[in-house]
Formats: sequence, structure tokens, C-alpha cells
Amino acid sequence: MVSSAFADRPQKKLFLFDVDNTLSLPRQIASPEMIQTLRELRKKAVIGFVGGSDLVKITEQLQTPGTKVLDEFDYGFAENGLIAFKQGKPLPSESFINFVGEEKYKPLVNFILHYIADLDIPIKRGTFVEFRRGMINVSPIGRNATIQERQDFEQLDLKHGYRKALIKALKEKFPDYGLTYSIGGQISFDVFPNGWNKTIALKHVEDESFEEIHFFGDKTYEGGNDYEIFSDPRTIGHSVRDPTDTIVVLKTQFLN
Ligand code: M1P
Repeated sequence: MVSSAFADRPQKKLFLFDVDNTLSLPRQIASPEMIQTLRELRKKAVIGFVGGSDLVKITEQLQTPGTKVLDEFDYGFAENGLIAFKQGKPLPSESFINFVGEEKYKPLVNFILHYIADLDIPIKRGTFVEFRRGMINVSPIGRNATIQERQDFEQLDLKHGYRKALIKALKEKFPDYGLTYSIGGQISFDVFPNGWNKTIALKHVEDESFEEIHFFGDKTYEGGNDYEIFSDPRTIGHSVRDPTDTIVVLKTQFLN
């Protein structure tokens, strides 16, 4: 039995969605068709997003004029679920800096900044390390890159493996830190304590005992940031190519 919170939904099912490339194109705004499809689904079941990004970016991507993103979703999980909301209200959570500690964090961030300073790539912008509640996000080009610069970097990175090389160096330098390095987007990678992947969101929904929990994501392969929650026995995983594909799966399998 789900709680009275969701008594108005005929199906006791939860649908969770990754954000980038599942509900919207990376760092872009979700289409009106996507918003409409999610509203239809929400009449039947409970819905939530589970993004790797912070809540500010997710809000930019999913919020439509005149609405609040946390009113449009029953659950909202940012930074893999370290920032969690149920029916618009925050749920308690841990922080990255508490886990790592200031003493160990300093050498880590210093190493990253030195490494990036010495890295020879065609262009660099700003914000190479973004400090978030549940993780740090590291970008060799810098988070201020434009959409075009992002796309160019992603292609170059595929060829040269800049991100993979930096991750390898970090694993060698800090083997005992208990950290996971996860490439979830186009220009960066996330660093968070082992186990703080998107399955954290599942802990926040346990009390509702949903009959089924569906998860939709694009990076569902091993090493991708949707892999753990996609392959978790508590979820029914759907691997999608992009937002258009998400809409097709929802309409053909759940909304007909
Ligand atoms: O949601 C996926 C990823 O989106 C962004 O990645 P990038 O800027 O590299 O495209 C980041 O917010 C990252 O934290 C997140 O995992």
C-alpha cells in the first residue's frame, strides 16, 4: 500500500527518469511534448526525476513558465539523490565534504586543478571544479562552455580520452579515498563516495512500497551514471537513446 500521499493514482507504480538525454537534450529545455507526456503519466502513477546535476540546472531544464519543477514531479532527486524532495518537501541527506573531510579534500582539488592547468586542450573556459552538496563535478574545459563548445569537447574527448586519463590519474593518486568517478554528461565527470550513485534515490522511496519502480535512462551501460539504478533488482530498467525515445516508450507501453 502506498501512503495517502498518492492515493489519487490508480497505479501503485513509480516512474523515475534520468534528466540529461532522457527527459531533455543535455543542458537544454525539455520539449512541450515531453512535459505533456509526463503530465499524462502522472494521472496514472507516481513520477520523479533522478539527475546527476544539481537542482539549479535540472530546474532550468524541466521547469515550464508559470510552474515549479517540484510541483510537476512527486519526487525530485538531484546530485544522484543526495538532494531529495518528496511532494516539494526536502528529505534529509549527507554531504560530500562531511564524508571526505577538509584535510583530504584539499590535496584532491589541488591535484585536479594542477592537472587541468597542465592539460593541453584547444580551449578552456571557467569553473573546472564545481563543488556540490553530494559530489564534486570536474570539467577539463570548464563548466562555462557554450552548447557548441560542449559538443566540440565531447567529440574531442571521445578521440583523446581526456576525462578517462584524469580519472585514471586520480584513482592512482588517491586509491584509499573510497570515491567513484562517473562520466554522466558531455564535458565533465562526477566524483562522489562509493555507493552514492543514483540508487540513493531508491532508499528515499522504500517507505511507499511501490508495486513496480520503472527507471528510464540513457547511460545504462557499465560505467555510465545510470548503470547502478538501471540494473538494480528493485527497478525495471528502460534504456533509451534520447528524449524522443523516452516519449515513444511511454506512449506505446504505458499510456495506450
Ligand atoms: O546529468 C548528467 C550530467 O550532466 C552534467 O554533465 P556535463 O556538464 O558534463 O554534460 C553534469 O551536471 C553532471 O554532474 C551530470 O552527471
